[in-house]
Amino acid sequence: MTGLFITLEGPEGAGKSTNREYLAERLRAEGIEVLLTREPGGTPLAERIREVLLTPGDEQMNPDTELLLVFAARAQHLAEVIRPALARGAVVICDRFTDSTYAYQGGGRGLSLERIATLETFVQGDLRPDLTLVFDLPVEVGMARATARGRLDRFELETRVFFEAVRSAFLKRAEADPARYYLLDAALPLTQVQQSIDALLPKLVERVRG
Ligand code: T5A
Repeated sequence: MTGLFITLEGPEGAGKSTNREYLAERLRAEGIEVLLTREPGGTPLAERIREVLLTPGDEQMNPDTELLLVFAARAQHLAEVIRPALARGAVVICDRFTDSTYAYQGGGRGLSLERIATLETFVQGDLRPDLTLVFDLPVEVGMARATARGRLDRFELETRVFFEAVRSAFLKRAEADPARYYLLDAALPLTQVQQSIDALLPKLVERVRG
């Protein structure tokens, strides 16, 4: 039995955390086993790597160090949590995954996409998400939401140019593969965003039940 791997992507403040709970509840109401997780993180060790990645510090992190840390956390997360859950047939909903690496380390930091693709295959083999929801919204709206929440993490301290590059990278990936990506307008009121998620449910449930 193989489960279904769903990832939620998009810039800061787009509503990924809010809507991952919503999607999980809707699937659980159908009697489906759902595992909710996030990246970077998802296991105690990977959460420690997350702390390193998100905490601002005096020493500037080299972009290659950042890239390798993201994939180190992912290797742990896949081995300990994601692959076992998929193997027992669960739906895994992961808040951010490798599309974030392409968007932040590729788009934002300007690292080579080929190098990211090499690490993706090294760490994941042929595992890719079955479905990726991309929550898109203008950079200023996302930043206003993130700022309203309080202290900013190391990424949230980045410039507007960085976040514009992140946003375009997500949009480019979504446009290139419409079969896998589902684009949502995350600037709309939450009830409307959730109506778009509801529209996906019948097909998702059908896919899980085979
Ligand atoms: N990263 C991650 C990399 O650089 N490379 C990688 O490979 C990976 C995996 C992780 C950071 O790590 C980087 C990217 C990130 O910078 P994070 O905390 O997991 O950080 O991600 P964030 O995007 O920073 O999380 P946020 O909590 O800021 O964003 P969410 O989860 O998208 O937004 P959410 O749901 O918390 O909502 C934010 C606020 O907006 C409100 C919510 O109530 C909340 O207050 N909101 C809405 N308000 C109005 N209308 C709507 N439609 C709303 N939806 C939500």
